Amino acid sequence: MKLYGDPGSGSTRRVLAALYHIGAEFDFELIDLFNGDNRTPQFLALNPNGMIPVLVDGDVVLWEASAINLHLAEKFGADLLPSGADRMLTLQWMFWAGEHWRQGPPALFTERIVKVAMGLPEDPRALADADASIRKFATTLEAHLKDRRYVVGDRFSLADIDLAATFTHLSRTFPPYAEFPNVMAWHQRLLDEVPAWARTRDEVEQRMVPLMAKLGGGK
Ligand SMILES: N[C@@H](CCC(=O)N[C@@H](CS)C(=O)NCC(=O)O)C(=O)O
Repeated sequence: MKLYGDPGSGSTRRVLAALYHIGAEFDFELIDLFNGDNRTPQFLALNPNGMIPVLVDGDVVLWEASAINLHLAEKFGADLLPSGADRMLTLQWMFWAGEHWRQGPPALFTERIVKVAMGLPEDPRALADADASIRKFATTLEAHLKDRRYVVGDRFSLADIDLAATFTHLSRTFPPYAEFPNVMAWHQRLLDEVPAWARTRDEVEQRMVPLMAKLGGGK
């Protein structure tokens, strides 16, 4: 089994967190987006979108981190995908994460990291739209997490992974999460209680800190 990605990518991180949590063995190939590795004919044959992550598991070639994680959870019988009604709630939050929750943060990444690195000015309108989207959906998550330790049931699941991924570049992109104390407390709980989540946070920083120094992006 081989994962193609970049430890600094929030989408790759979702799969790495699942793999570490499961304890699965895998090979890893770095696809450096800043080097154009995602645009080679070989990589485009795996994912015509030119995006990471991609998992190759025998004859199975999968892109989209959520699909990869569902494959891993089923293959290894992992506790990351609950059974019964909680299974559908897990999928509900995973779909919500992709459709709504993760819409704003990539725009902040573009404005505050990519454009700065390219020497382009920030677009205040794009930043305001991203913040408005984040606040709108964080209000939903904030209420949901009021009396809960994890997003679904009483343990870490793929829903937590898909939602918490937006914290990956918190110190570089500044989403307005501090206004949502239950969301902040939940994310801290993941770091404190889920070794795989803390490990991927450390790997993100090891990758991003020198990269930012080189590219000049982030603040
Ligand atoms: N919906 C995809 C998103 C993947 C994605 O946005 N990957 C980014 C890195 S985090 C990427 O490969 N960007 C390169 C590009 O857009 O050209 C998933 O969940 O896997």
